[in-house]
Amino acid sequence: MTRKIALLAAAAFCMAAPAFAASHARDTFIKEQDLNGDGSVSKDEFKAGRDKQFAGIDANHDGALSQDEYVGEFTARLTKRLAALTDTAEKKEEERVRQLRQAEVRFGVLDTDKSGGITPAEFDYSGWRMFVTHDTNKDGAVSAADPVAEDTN
Ligand SMILES: [Ca+2]
Ligand SMILES: [Ca+2]
Ligand SMILES: [Ca+2]
Repeated sequence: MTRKIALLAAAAFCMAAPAFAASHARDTFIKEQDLNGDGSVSKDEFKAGRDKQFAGIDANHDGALSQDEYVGEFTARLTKRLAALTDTAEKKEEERVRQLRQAEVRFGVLDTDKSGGITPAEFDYSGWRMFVTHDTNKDGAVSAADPVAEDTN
């Protein structure tokens, strides 16, 4: 019963609350993709990281990411990330439900030809779009030097 209430609360939360601040999104991106730890994500670094990530998600090695593989890998990372937060258990659960729903939606978006699997080309396409979004000063690397448009109001 409490679980049902939590889900309903999460649905309401989902509509009312904005996602993390945009600078948080950029900093998370850098944290996850900066392989050599210099605080900046180069294109080569990003490509290497994404290739590795794809291979890591493709659990059955068939060259495509199924929804189970994609959401499963995301869930594992999400669980770790939430465990590190100091929020209440209830808040974490809300965030978990919200993010999992987003991951499912994202899978549908990434699978552009709706084949039920994300190909390397589809994965790359979404990756570079994300890279370009964060590289706001267009110097070919994502770093703290890239102004976050949404933060300036
Ligand atoms: Ca780097
Ligand atoms: Ca697969
Ligand atoms: Ca940049």
